[in-house]
Amino acid sequence: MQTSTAQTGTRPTRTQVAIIGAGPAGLLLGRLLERRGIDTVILERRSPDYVLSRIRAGVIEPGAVELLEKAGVAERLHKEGLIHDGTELMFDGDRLRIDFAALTGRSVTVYGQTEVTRDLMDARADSGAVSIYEAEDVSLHDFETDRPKVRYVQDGVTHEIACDVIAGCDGFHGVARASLPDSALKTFERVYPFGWLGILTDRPPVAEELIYAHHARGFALCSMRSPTRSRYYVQVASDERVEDWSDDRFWDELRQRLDPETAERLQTGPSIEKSIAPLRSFVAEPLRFGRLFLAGDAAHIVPPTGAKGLNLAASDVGYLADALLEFFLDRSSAGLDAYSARALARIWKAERFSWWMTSLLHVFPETDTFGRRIQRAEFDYLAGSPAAQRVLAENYVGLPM
Ligand code: RFL
Ligand code: PHB
Repeated sequence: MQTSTAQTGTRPTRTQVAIIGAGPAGLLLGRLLERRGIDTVILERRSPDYVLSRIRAGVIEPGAVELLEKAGVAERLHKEGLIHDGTELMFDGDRLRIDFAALTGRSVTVYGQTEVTRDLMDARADSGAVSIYEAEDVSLHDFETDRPKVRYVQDGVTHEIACDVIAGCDGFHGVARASLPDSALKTFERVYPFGWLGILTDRPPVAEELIYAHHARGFALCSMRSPTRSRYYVQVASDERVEDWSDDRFWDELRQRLDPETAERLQTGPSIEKSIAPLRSFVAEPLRFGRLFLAGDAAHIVPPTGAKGLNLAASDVGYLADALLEFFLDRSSAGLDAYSARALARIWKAERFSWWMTSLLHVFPETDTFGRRIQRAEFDYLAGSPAAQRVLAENYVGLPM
């Protein structure tokens, strides 16, 4: 992999858009702007290898694929990505297939976030656009004026970049949202009392499509990265530690949460990655403060059950790139003025869907027998109602941009 850092050549002292964070949101925004001649600098706290080592999303909506095409980085995705026309839901071993293609005419692509990130990093390196990795103590200044600046430290030296606009694409724990005064933001949050323990293994997936399973022992998900690499998750309590989960314990638990036929077919192997992700719903409003704009996980979090996080990051930066192009090329602020409301309208619908999928499929510690019967009734209703299936399918493949 190639990366471009400011350690070679001159360090920039000015750019049009300073982008904080080299996750999918920051890299895609940079690419959409750079292709139209807008100068950007990306500041990333971690190394490229570290960014690429985080195993996260796997399902890409057709709308996000279109944005990656627009960014000129979808060639490998089309070659290696797996087209999924449907997914399977399971409730206490009973199975229901949701046929996206028949219900919506659309499909999703299974292609790892790591690969999307790698494709974007490579394209950026080829273009010569500047990315400064391992930038420490990034700080944002004067974004309430039209002359914002960002500062960062590298090798003990502080550097400053003047810019027209700052894009905060630095994830949930980033510095951009944290730079805003409390009074500037309204936040909405739900923390779920469980997390997902995930395993990556070089074994063929247990089924051709994803399986989302509700079981009395907790939720389980069978996913994949390729025909030879699988990704599995089980719901665990929030205080579980990954050290306490041997591979054998994980496989035993997963098998118990699947129907006997699927459990029998499961090919287990050594884990090549194992981690626990907490589950949270979160939205900060608005997404703009002067010349600072928030996008992706910096502005909102969804529980992964609906496979929406990366896709929302992509739609945010799709809107933001259009608004910035209007600003720089047409000298109009109308798009920037509309950005927050436009993005939030889509974000809240994805928040709703992700919350709903999470509520249906997980075991909530406080849920009584009434609550479980309601979950079962919801599953049975879905099974019997093409209309309900269509609602699920059109949200899963992604609402229109
Ligand atoms: P990221 O990917 O967190 O990138 C932010 C970047 O900012 C850097 N950074 C800083 N840089 C400079 N200075 C600072 N002070 C900084 N602080 C942070 C970080 O190092 C990082 O490189 O946010 P972005 O770009 O908004 O992208 C969001 C997605 O990563 C996220 O929403 C998805 O991974 C969520 N997600 C899924 N989304 C989907 O659309 N489909 C899925 O199937 C899916 N599955 C998942 C998921 C997330 C998961 N976890 C681990 C939370 C499955 C899991 C298990
Ligand atoms: C994944 O493959 O990592 C994955 C797939 C679907 C989800 C969440 C994660 O809903």
